Amino acid sequence: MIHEVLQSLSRVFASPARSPRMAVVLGRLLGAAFLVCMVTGLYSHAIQEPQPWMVFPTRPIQLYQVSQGLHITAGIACFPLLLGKLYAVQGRLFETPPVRSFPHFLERASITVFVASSIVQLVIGLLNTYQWYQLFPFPFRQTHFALSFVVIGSLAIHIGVKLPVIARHWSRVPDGSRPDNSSEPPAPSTVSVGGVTGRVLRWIDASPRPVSPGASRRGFLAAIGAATAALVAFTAGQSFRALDGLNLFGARKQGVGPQSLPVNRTAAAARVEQTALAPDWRLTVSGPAGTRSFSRDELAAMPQTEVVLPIACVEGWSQSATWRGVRVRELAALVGGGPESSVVFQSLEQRSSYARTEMGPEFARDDLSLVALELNGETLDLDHGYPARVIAPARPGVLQTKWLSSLEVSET
Ligand SMILES: Nc1nc2c(c(=O)[nH]1)N[C@H]1C(S)=C(S)[C@@H](COP(=O)(O)O)O[C@H]1N2
Ligand SMILES: [Mo]
Repeated sequence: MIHEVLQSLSRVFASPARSPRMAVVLGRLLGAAFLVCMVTGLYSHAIQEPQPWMVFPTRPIQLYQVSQGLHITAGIACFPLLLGKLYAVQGRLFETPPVRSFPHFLERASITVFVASSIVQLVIGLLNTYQWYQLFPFPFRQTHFALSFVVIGSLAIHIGVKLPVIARHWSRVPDGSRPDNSSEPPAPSTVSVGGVTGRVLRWIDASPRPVSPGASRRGFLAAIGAATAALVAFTAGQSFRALDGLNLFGARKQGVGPQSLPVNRTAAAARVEQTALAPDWRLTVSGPAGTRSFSRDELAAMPQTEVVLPIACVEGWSQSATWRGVRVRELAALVGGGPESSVVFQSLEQRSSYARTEMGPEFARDDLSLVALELNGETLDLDHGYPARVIAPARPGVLQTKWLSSLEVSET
């Protein structure tokens, strides 16, 4: 009975869109999107948790912005692609017998791990772009990073196992001329199933079929393609300025917030309102040649540099702005720093993983790396890091520390 129901189900789900060719076409797109996510994700992880030997490019200044924009956009595109792919292979879920051999068991186990881990990966990634990480009881970044190896590992096994099918259906071949494949399960035969279930199944199964399977297949692909393109077009504006007008669902809008720039964490949320506005605020700068401290007026009296740099949040939104302030390199030089110095920045904010940032020599000596005092022609808004904040090229937003209290210069 169970056997018959399964067979009937697989027949119900056998539509032209559910072909190996469709699975391969969608799988390729999905594979490409996963690859983009993996490469950009590893870069983002490395720059946030650098190993001592790592050196990062500081140009183009939009490097992190583009990389993270691609990460989030490709991740969003995975939703319709993955749903389409699952639809295309759905019949296999009910294939009989469920396990035919040990290799077949491995294949099914790896695909189960892959589907489950990639759904979790995509969902927590999306939730994170909306800052809904309070919803899950584990640290986002570490979990997302660890899970990526499960996703990529099980994907590699899946691709390896499916290589024959992938090769056979890689390019479009007229169905008649496709060589028979004995490793694929035979097409389910018509079966009679008794009882209510059977009648329901037969009723669904009897629904009219499209006359031309080719057209339906193309229609299905077009629908998935349109869904993907629409989703990308309506969210990518959070990362790519040209698409801002279309940004309907993206987590952030461009130009919204004090001084036309979005705020990620406000001064109130960071509990720095009092310390940041205190009249006796000073920036402590220490290094090989000793320690000095500067009031905001003293910093403003030093040579000022103006730069145009983006804030590129790991959560996907990014926006360019004009910043003015003192070069990190020039401040470091006052306490004995040189071109090989790295700098540790400390915020007034307490107990936050964003309160302390390390900057390697390649960024610390860069002409565009500033302790910024002004944003878009005005004194830095309190929510953007008044009295002083870090801004540097090709770095993620999380490392652009706001409400600075000190700089520690050390030789590496
Ligand atoms: N001290 C401190 N600095 C911080 C943060 C923070 O929470 N605390 N958030 C960071 C993040 S995640 C981003 S994206 C940028 C955003 O800067 P903005 O709020 O001025 O746009 O600030 C960064 N600097
Ligand atoms: Mo961020």
